[in-house]
Amino acid sequence: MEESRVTLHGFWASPYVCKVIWALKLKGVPFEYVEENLSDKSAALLEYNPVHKKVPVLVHGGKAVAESAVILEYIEETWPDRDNPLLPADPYDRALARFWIDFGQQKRLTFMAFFLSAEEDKERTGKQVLDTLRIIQDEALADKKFFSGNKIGLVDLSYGWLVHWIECVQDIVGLPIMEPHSLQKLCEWATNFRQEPVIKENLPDKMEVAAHIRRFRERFASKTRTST
Ligand SMILES: N[C@@H](CCC(=O)N[C@@H](CS)C(=O)NCC(=O)O)C(=O)O
Repeated sequence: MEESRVTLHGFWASPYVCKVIWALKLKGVPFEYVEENLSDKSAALLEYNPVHKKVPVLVHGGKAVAESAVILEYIEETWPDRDNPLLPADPYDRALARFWIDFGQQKRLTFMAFFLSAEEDKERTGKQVLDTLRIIQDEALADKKFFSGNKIGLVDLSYGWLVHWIECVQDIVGLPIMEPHSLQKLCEWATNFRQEPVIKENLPDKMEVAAHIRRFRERFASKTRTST
């Protein structure tokens, strides 16, 4: 096994996978990409991630790292690249960055509840999403261009699903939330983020993401109907 060989097992529509691709590209780390069929996972994926059996999995010199947040930290530590650090140098600022990455992960179910909400629940779950996004905007982003300042960092990559994915979700659920009139700074951040060449060149097609998300939601709804 070549010591430095890097392989990423992923799935094209996954925001967890995209953030790893963005980090590797921002660092200029060459890698091989293996697209997984999530309904028929490869033996390699099951061997590399026997606990969660999910993508992304990064394999570096034959050793596997799973969980996107862990992978991003691994990338930063393995290729610290002074020109393009993805975490701040100051330990306190690093702690703050990790706090906001963790906050987004803790709120995952809030966003999932909105995404999967039935018609009668969408206002309630949508309000919870709006309140969460306001906290992210006011406390984490504040007046900065990116979460980490003038350059994209790990916090920006972690919230990258606010570009595309949340827009598709709110269209499908039928309740706009991330809108310039309610979340102006966060919308400006999304525009800046999307315009960065590495992000722009490595975003999946929005219409295809929307179609994928719609199918996922319909499958969930029909499973719920048959189990009740
Ligand atoms: N906590 C994980 C979540 C990854 C995840 O949910 N991956 C999905 C694709 S978006 C997956 O592999 N799903 C396959 C399955 O659940 O069987 C991370 O951050 O990496």
